[in-house]
Amino acid sequence: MQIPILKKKLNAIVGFHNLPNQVHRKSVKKGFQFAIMIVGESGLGKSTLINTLFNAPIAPTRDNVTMNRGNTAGDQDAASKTVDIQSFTSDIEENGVRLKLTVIDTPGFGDFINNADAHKPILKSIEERYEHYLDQESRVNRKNMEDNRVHACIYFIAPTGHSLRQLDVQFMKELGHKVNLIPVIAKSDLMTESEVAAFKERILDDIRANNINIYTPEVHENDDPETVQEIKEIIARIPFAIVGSTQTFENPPGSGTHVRGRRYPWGIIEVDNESHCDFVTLRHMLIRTHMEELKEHTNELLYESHRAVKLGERGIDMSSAMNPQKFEEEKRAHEMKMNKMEAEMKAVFQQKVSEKEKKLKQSEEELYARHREMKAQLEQQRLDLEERKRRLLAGGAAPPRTGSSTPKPKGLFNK
Ligand SMILES: Nc1nc2c(ncn2[C@@H]2O[C@H](COP(=O)(O)OP(=O)(O)O)[C@@H](O)[C@H]2O)c(=O)[nH]1
Ligand SMILES: [Mg+2]
Repeated sequence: MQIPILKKKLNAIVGFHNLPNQVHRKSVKKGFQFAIMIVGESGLGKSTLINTLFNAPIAPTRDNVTMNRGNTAGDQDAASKTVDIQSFTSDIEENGVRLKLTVIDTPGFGDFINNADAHKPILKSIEERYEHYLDQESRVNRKNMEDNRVHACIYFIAPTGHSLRQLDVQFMKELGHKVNLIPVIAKSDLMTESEVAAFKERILDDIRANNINIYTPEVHENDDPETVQEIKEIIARIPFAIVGSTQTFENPPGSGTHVRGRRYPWGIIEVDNESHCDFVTLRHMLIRTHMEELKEHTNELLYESHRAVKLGERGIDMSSAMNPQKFEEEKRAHEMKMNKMEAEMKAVFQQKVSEKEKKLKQSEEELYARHREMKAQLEQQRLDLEERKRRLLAGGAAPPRTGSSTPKPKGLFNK
């Protein structure tokens, strides 16, 4: 997916300076992120609407490819066709309020051979954006989360005047559960006012009959009468009949006033004139009055149900990873590891004990040896003493002591 980022100051006031009134002021500092996806048959003016919203030639259309590149007819057709899902992001600032506005252009499904499959890449892209957000939510650090989810999906209905086609019914049904679906009548300048009114009725009948879930602004209890009136007027214009153009004309001629619109032999249809088409109402709802509600609705209802399903699936995955056989295997492996550790610890303990025992035995032996030695010495001393005693007794007198001065007793035999 190619994401060119455009930084620019808008020439005209778009209306998002009113955003701080919708939400708390703290978020003003952080800036706002909003993504609009444009879906519908090829050639209905989807890329033109993007350029009309931004008031700049951002998305290649049949017209601006011719103007900018001067291609031949064949090249022009190839270059203007949106073959991939392309997103255009613009960092815009109005009265100090920053908005990162992303518009996602999708390939028109009239271009495919099998149109039944054409919606698949679009639904996939919506899901991937939810998945990306879910992944961010699962991260440890959830600061600076990027919100690339589709907050509004503008669905282009061809200005046929008939009822909704089967292809539209199917696709709108699927989209209605995933995104804030906003149906619009493309190129409403090709129909008369009464034709548009009748077509709107028929579309709404089809939407009701087929249980298609479309986004409808809510009236809240605490809304002031002015707001309630505004919301009612928006609802009355659904599906929005739009006209896209970035071309300007002097209207009325010679007045010096330039308007965006499409010129016909009988006059000019103005894009920014609420009595000519519903473009301004749509833009106001998207950006000025209901951006926050669209975001809330996306986060609290649409994303939430996606999230519940996905977390459920992830839960099932986890329990299947813990299947009984695998669990048993892991348990056995763990037990073996524990047993091995225990054996090792026992061996070490045993070794330490036997070392200690050896040391003790050694010192015991030493003690015994010393004891024996001392005993032997004492025995020797005793024997010596015994010997002396015996000699003394045998001699009748004590054996002469060296240095003894005892005089010999005088008697008959020694003179
Ligand atoms: N009459 C009319 N023509 C339009 C309108 N918007 C776009 N076109 C023309 O329709 C052709 C296809 O437009 P483009 O934006 O490329 O259609 P996409 O294929 O849906 O992206 C171009 O020639 C546009 O000038 C519109 O509101 N009214
Ligand atoms: Mg296109």
